[in-house]
Amino acid sequence: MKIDIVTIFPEYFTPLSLSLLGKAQGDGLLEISTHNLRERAHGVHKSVDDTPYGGGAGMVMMAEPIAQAIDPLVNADPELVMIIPTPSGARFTQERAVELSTAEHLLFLCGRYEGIDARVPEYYREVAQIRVEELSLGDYVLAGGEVASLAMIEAITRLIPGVLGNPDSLVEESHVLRDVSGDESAGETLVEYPNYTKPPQWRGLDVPEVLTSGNHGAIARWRLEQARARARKLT
Ligand code: JFT
Repeated sequence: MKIDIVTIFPEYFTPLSLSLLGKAQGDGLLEISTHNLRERAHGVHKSVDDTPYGGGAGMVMMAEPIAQAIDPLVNADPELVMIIPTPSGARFTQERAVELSTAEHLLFLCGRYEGIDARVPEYYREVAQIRVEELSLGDYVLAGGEVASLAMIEAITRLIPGVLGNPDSLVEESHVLRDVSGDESAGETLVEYPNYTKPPQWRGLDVPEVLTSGNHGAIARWRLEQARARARKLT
């Protein structure tokens, strides 16, 4: 998978070369490039923002510096999927992550200030005929698109075969137990069961006996019961 990131703060994305994703890039499974929007801006101040038409507080990201950064990427690959984090977008869910994990090429456009000139998504969707997804990480307010992009990139790329160490842990994890065919829990939304590791007794707290019983059927039933109880508590 190729990932391009357009931002005025490329430093936000340095953690992507750490651990899992750093190795995936070394292995050629993933190629991540950041593009500094500021370098595309003109004038002595290299402005990327201006005051909003209609008035109001704050500044808005101008369309043209963004287009200068994006056009070469879109022209090189008209099949790329553009993702624009925005507080007014559709919710980014695990289902979205799964669907986007099979894309060949993603472009994340990160804005700041009060947001991006609305003609940017309109132009790339309607005129350039690119798939544009405006997505929100969740119902809380961030200062810009960078942290949202970072979270989405991690959620998406860990699903690429070979990026995660152990593919078995994918079917077991929270929010993904749904629709596992042949599983007793198929169709249910569950959350992760509690995990324990050594030592068996820690500060007076014991590991549940069933987990050390060696009875795999009993362990599976106990975990499903725990996951259901946790799911009930959430709703
Ligand atoms: C916030 C954001 C997401 C997501 C993109 C851009 C500017 C600041 C802002 C804050 C409140 C209202 C603009 C962004 C997000 C989220 C994404 C931008 N801001 N208007 N905040 N919270 N869950 N995704 Cl561009």
